[in-house]
Amino acid sequence: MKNKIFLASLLPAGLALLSSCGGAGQKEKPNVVFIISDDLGIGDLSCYGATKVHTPNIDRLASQGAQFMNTYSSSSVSTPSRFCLLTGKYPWRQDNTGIAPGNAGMVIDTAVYTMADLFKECGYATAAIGKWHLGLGGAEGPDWNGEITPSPHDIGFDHYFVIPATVDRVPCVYVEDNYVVNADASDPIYVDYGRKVGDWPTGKEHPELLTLHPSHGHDNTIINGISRIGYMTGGKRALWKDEDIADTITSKARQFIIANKDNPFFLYMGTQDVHVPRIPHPRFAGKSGLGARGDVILQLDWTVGEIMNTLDSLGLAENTIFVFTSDNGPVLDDGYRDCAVEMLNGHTPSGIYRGGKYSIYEAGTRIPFIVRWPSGIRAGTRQENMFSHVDFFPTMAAIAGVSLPQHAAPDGRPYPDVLMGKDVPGCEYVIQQSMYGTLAVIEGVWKYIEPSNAPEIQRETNTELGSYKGGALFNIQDDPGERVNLVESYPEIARRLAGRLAASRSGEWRGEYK
Ligand code: NG6
Ligand code: CA
Repeated sequence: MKNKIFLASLLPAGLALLSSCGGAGQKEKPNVVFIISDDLGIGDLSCYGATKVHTPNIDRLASQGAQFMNTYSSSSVSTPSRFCLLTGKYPWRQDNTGIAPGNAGMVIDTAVYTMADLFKECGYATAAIGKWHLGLGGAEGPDWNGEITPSPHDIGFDHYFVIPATVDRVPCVYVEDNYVVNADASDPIYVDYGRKVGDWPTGKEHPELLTLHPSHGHDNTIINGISRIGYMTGGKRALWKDEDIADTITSKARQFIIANKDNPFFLYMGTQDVHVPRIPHPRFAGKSGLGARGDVILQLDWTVGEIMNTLDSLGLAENTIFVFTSDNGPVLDDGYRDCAVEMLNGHTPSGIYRGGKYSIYEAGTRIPFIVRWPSGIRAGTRQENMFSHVDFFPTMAAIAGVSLPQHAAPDGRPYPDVLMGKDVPGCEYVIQQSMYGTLAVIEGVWKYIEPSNAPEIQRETNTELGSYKGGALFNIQDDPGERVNLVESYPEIARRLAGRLAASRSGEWRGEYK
């Protein structure tokens, strides 16, 4: 049994009126829609300065709420980033938080008190729709042909309809409320990440069968003409259609909102866009002029617009906290020959920042973050103060007027005024992690990257990772592109920040609220 939450008197004045769990009636509790896109860079949206691609719906969301300019995810890849968001715990505190294969067991222990648990205890209907990538089932992985348990149901989600891992990983099936959708007992599903199972062709053996070719990796079982990571066989009837994924998850999200229009709800929605393989629906194909990557940005923008329209049509927009963000930074060639590099046409997915997905440089974790809440946030706000995904869950608890159980969200701290777009000091420091486990800490204008023996460049994706054998120190206000390493010029600052990382690692120092 998870700990109960307790009423708190921590609420800043002004927020109390908006508080929900702590007293307001069911009707006044704000709904929460949290859309996390995949591999979308801070330079990929027109509201963040993109000029070669246009995202009118997301721009409108931003103009009606607060657009955050200095917000970070905790990792430059998906599984650890999502883990941190839902648990408020840095992923490097737990060793199973690397990029999860499609047959991984649940990454979040069911005993952990998650953000979904918080909303559930506050009387919300809760759902996870779309990309999951946090494992399913026990340690041995899910039983694709039976009941899948434990599952998101056991960490606070009443309902879920998910892509188990990523769209480039098998099994290419949806799982809904503990069962594979359209499962067929006469055609059982087998999945293996070590060796081939069954006789479905692989991209390596039969490149002539491919409609989209890999550039690196991604040469295992072919599903819908695209070879994936991992091997699978069976479940033919259950296979998703790549072109329809955006429509399918959008429709599932809409159904959830409509079914819960009269009670508070928390919708956690992970889009597969803009992760590889990038397969736009025909109505978006070729429309961006930037190739498939640009087309799926348009598709993503459509998805956000559909959710906005759904809220509008039900009269729910006013009292819904609508968050849009990304799990990590952008990448162009992430393993398929989809011409993302060739058709870039001057577009800059990383904006002015260095690196991208996988790296510890800014573009790896500095992500778009937009919050719209007409009843609580002034339209057209720009939040320049620092914020981080790790703080989102405790911040929502503060807005709900509750204090968390003792061990919940050990690394996050509540910043309700920052989330509301107010000009108050942002979080004191944030820690990020690269795919290679290198940590960095940002405090004020300073960013310290710990020493690392990881490669300097990930060759396949052509990403600068930000690895320095002697560590690095940047003044990211004067030098947001992280060009001038000041580690030797300001050794005392580097030492202080290294000490802060070490203390955080050992659990001794977690900021002023702990
Ligand atoms: C990498 C994959 C990449 C992507 C990534 C996870 C290869 C060669 N590359 O290992 O394509 O799937 O994992 O992306 O297999 S994430 O956004 O879900 O973290
Ligand atoms: Ca991602």
